[in-house]
Amino acid sequence: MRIDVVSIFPEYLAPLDLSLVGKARQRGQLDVRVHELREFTHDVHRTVDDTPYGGGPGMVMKPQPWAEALDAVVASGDGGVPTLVVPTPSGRPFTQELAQQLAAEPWLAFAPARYEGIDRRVIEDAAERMPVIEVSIGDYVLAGGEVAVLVIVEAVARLLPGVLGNAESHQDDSFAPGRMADLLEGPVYTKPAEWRGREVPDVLLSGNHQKIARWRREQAFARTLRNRPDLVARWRREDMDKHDLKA
Ligand code: 6GU
Repeated sequence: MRIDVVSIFPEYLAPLDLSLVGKARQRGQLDVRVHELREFTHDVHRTVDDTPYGGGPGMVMKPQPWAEALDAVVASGDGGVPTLVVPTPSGRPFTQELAQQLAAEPWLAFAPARYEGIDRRVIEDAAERMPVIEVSIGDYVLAGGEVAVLVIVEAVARLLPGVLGNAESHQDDSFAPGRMADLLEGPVYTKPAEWRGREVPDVLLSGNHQKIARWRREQAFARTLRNRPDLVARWRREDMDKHDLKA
């Protein structure tokens, strides 16, 4: 997969060199290219923002640098176009399902904004040439979209074939669609069996895999009831029966 990111703070994307995403890049599974928006300005001050029409607080990102940056990204491809992801608190919610959809794309471009956002015409103009999706990572406001890019890229990258060591390790993630949908993962333990007077639950040492599976489901249900009652509201009777559990 290829990923382009255009930002006025390319340094903010430095974590993409690290850990899972960094390793995927080293292995050639991910081609990440970060571009500096100011390179696409033409004035001495390298201006990327201006005051909003209609008044109001803050500044709006000017259309010209964004348009030229996105044109350059498209021109650097092999004739195809990327899916443009625009992080914004007014976007549609980023979910595991959306991460899976994005992971199926060959090429993503990200346009994280600072200030009050990007001139609307940039999004409309881009949408005439490529798929555009505006995405929010949660109900809070960040100072800019760069951190949202890090979140989205990490969630997508770990779904790419061969990126996670164990191909099955995201099968029962919290929120993964399918068998364990709408259920949070329960607690996990490692050695030692006793630590600061606290013991690992006996059942996990029992070697009885059926009992262990059932205990884990119960823990997952209890945790979901406590932390995410909104998910419980989506539980279906058939799934409860399948898991042999009672709400
Ligand atoms: Cl994608 N961007 C910004 N600036 N704030 C956010 C967000 C995105 N998602 C939630 N808050």
